[in-house]
Amino acid sequence: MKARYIIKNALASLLVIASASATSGVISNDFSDATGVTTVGSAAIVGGVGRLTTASGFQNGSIIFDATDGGIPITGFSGSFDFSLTNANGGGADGISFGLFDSAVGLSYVGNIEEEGSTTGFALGFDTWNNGAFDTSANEISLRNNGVLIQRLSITDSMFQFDQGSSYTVDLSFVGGLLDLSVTTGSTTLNVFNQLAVTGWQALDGQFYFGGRTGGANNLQVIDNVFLETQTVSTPSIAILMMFGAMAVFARRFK
Ligand SMILES: [Ca+2]
Ligand SMILES: [Ca+2]
Ligand SMILES: [Ca+2]
Repeated sequence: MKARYIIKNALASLLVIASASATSGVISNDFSDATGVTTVGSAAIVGGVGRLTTASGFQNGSIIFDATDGGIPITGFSGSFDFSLTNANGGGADGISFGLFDSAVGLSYVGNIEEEGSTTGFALGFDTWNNGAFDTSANEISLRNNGVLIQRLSITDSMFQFDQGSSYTVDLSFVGGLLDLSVTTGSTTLNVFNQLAVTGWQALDGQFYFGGRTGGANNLQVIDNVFLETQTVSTPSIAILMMFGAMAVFARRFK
């Protein structure tokens, strides 16, 4: 066999390997202590939960998780978390967000409103007050990528009025730019997104976060039992890509 033929075939198979994703970082946090997170504003790790806001007016809080993948871009993630918005005053408000923001930029919120989610990366909002400009109802889920609105769903089901004190579990899978998301309370599950394309998504060196806000109306807003597993372009694949570069140079010498 000629050297060029061998190299050509080796390169083809290496490219296939390099394009595969690998499961990487894991967050598994029941907030028994404050390990692995940074709290901002009204947020605190208290009583075994992640509290975003107290049931009082004009609170702003964030919980930011330590980086999971050491700077390697995250291509997708899956997992679950619990949330509850209890102790409603004035009907309850304003809601919470979850997402993955760009670590290089830092965490900031669309309109400086926590429940709308981050201005960078992937952002889900669980919004419980109709503020007009950012809302179509007083109970809705929004999805943004890099601050651009992809979906905003008003939810009328009485079991899923998020600020009325029930506990909810969110299950999500975001793989290959497609999002599956459901919310469960008790034994009832609401399928929210099914293989929804998150337009514009690109792999991101990011960190997971939750945000929450109250206005005059308010809730005690807490999260718990956060489990997330990331997918990245695997570290071995990066080494293989570097080998690919070296072999390409080598192959050119045989021309
Ligand atoms: Ca807990
Ligand atoms: Ca709102
Ligand atoms: Ca909203």
